[in-house]
Amino acid sequence: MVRHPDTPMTGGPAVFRSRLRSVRLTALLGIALGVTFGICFLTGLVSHLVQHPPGWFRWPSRPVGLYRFTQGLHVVTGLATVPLLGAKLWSVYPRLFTWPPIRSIAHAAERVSVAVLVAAALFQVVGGVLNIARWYAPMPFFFTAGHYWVAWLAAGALLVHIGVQLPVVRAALAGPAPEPEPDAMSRRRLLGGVAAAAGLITLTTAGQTVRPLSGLAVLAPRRPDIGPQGVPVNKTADHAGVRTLALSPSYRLVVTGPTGRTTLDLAALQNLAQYTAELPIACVEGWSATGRWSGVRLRDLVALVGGDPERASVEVESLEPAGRYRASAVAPPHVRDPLTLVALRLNGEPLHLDHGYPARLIAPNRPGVLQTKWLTRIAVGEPG
Ligand SMILES: Nc1nc2c(c(=O)[nH]1)N[C@H]1C(S)=C(S)[C@@H](COP(=O)(O)O)O[C@H]1N2
Ligand SMILES: [Mo]
Repeated sequence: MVRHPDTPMTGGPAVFRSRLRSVRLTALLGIALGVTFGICFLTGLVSHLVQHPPGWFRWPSRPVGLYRFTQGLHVVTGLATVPLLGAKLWSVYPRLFTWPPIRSIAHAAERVSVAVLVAAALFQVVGGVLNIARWYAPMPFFFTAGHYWVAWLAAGALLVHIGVQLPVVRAALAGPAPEPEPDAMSRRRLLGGVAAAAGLITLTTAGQTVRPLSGLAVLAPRRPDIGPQGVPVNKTADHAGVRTLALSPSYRLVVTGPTGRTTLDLAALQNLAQYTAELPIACVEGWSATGRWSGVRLRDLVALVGGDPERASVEVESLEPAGRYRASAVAPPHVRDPLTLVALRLNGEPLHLDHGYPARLIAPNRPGVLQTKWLTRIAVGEPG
């Protein structure tokens, strides 16, 4: 049996002598974690770029459900990481107590990189779970920014770790399967248990975005079918402080552009050509739900104030007086897409107040945070 050189074979506390631990077990868990972490990192990076696009970044408006898929995958792989990371830490924690604690500069550097990796991985997984549970109290910082920067820290530490451990993993997995040993069965059972736990978590949470699994989504923070008009609500009108303004007869949507400005009340919006699009709300938290939205094409409003519907970019603004998601930018691919609507109706009814009444943005392949509700201003920019 291969044991890691650091694992105390004798003299250590009896609790460390579980014969379930082996380098092979740790290596297999490490490979599984590398896969879930890698997918989670890349899909997270996509989500960050879509929300904070640098100049070189172009995000298309099709396929309609691409972001729904990448962000669903981000949350699913992040959740599957929980049991894998737990088992992996259990399989190696005796090494924390190796003696002497530092053997060489290289050994010290490796231990520091592992410490960074463990801390960063726990921060990501715990923070991510708290975020989808919408429990922000334990996180006295802006979650999204912390989650993004620590992801890079974790990815860097992981690369170092893989570089250092690759030969060990190769040796542990090379050649024929290890000799059957007295406890081989129970070790296989342990791996099976970890895989089953990861599978169960996936199965009971993926329903928040994979509609056919919604009946099984008992562990998901959201169900895609519970909420007014059959769609979940992220922030309510009362929470956003917009109830009075949104219900007021003096509500207006102001559209400004190269040739001037137009002020539209709800009746005027309803008198423009109406279109219907079936589009998902795909929240960064990993839940998503499809709705049938009707309203005015954004490109038609752009044309109304002299903008070029093919090339313009747009800034939309909410009645919400403050808050991170009160405004958003719409880039040309989404402005020109005929499916991008200023929606007035959802699933055959006037928009529910909590879904953005009187008017909200809904665009294909766009994160939920950018589907601005309670619109009051649309500013059409010159083509850049
Ligand atoms: N003005 C405003 N619009 C907003 C938000 C907000 O907080 N304020 N939240 C966004 C988020 S995070 C999501 S996921 C969607 C959810 O839309 P829904 O509540 O209609 O499902 O609205 C988006 N639009
Ligand atoms: Mo969201």
